[in-house]
Amino acid sequence: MKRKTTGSIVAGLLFLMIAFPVFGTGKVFRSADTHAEDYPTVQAVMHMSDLLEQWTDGQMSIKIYPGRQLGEEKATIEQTIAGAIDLNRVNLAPLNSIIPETAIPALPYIFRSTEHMHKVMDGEIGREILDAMIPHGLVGLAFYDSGARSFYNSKRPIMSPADMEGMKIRVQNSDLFVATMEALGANATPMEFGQVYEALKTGVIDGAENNWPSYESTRHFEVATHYSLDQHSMSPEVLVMSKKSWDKLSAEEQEMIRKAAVESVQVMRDLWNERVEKSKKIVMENGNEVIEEIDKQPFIDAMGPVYERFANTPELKDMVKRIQAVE
Ligand code: GTR
Repeated sequence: MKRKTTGSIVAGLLFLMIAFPVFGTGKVFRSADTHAEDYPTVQAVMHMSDLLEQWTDGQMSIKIYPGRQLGEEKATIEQTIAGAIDLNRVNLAPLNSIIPETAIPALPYIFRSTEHMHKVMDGEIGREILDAMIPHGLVGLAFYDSGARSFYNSKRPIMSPADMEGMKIRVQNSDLFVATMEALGANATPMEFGQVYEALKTGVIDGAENNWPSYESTRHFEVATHYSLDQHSMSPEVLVMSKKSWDKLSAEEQEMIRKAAVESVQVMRDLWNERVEKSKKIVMENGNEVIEEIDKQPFIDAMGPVYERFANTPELKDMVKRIQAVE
C-alpha cells in the first residue's frame, strides 16, 4: 500500500514536470546539428548554452542533438521553420533554395580570404542576410566559420576543370552547388551528408567537396584519397532559431539569446582553427594525395553562368558588388 502511494506521488511529479517544464529546468531549447559532438559547431552551441544557463540562473539552456539525431539538414530546416526544433546549426547551402540572399556568400570564389569573409559576414551585409531569413520563418543568430570547400575523389587528382569531366560529385541540397558542378563539367549528385560515406565506398559517386574538418570527421578521406585544394566555396555555417520559438520569448530573453550566439562566434573560430590543424594531420598521416598548388583561374573563369543565375535581381547583383568592394 505504502509503495503504491510513493509510486503515484513520483508519477504525479513526473507528469507535472513534463506538462509544466517551468517546474523543472526552465526553458530548454532543442538544437540540431549534423556533426558529431566534438565538432566545433556543436561545441560553440554548447558554449552558448553554458552562457545562457549562467546568465539566467539555469532558467534557459540548450539541449543539443548532434550527429543528425533529429534528421538530415534539409529535414531539420523544415522542422525548424515549423517550430518543432528551436535552434539549428546548418550550412548556408541548404538554405539557398528557400532564402535567395543566402546563395550570395556561398557563390564560388566570392571571398578572397578568410579575413575578407569575416569582414563581410561580421558587418552590414552579414546582418542583412540574417534579417532576410525572418520572412521565411527563421531568425538568423550568427555565422560560424566553415573554411573553404574543395574537391576530393577516389578516381584521380583534380588539377583543372577538365579532370572533372563526367565525374559524379555529391553536393548539398542546393541548386547553386548543382550549377557550380555543371559549369565545371561534372555530374552533380545532391545527397544528404549522412549518405556520402557509403556512396563513395560503393562507387555510387566518385567524389564530393568539403572543408578539412568535414573531410576528416566523416572519414570520407579514407575512401576518396585525392584532395585538391581549389577552395571553390567559403559558404559559412549559420545558427538559426525558429521564428515560432522566438516569438514565444520576451524581448529580454531574445536579447540574451542574440548575445550568447554572438559570444559563441569567437569560441567557435578558435576551435575551428585547432580542428583544421588536427584534421590535416590525420589526413596526411593516412598518406592521402593533397594537391595544394592549384591554378584556380580556370575554375573561376567557368563561374560566369553561375553568378548570372543566382545573383539574379538588382539587389543580389548589388550585394555581389558590395562584397567584392570590401577591402
Ligand atoms: C559541412 C557543414 C554541414 C553540412 C555538410 C554537407 O561542411 O558543416 O552543415 O552542410 O558540410 O556537405 O552536407
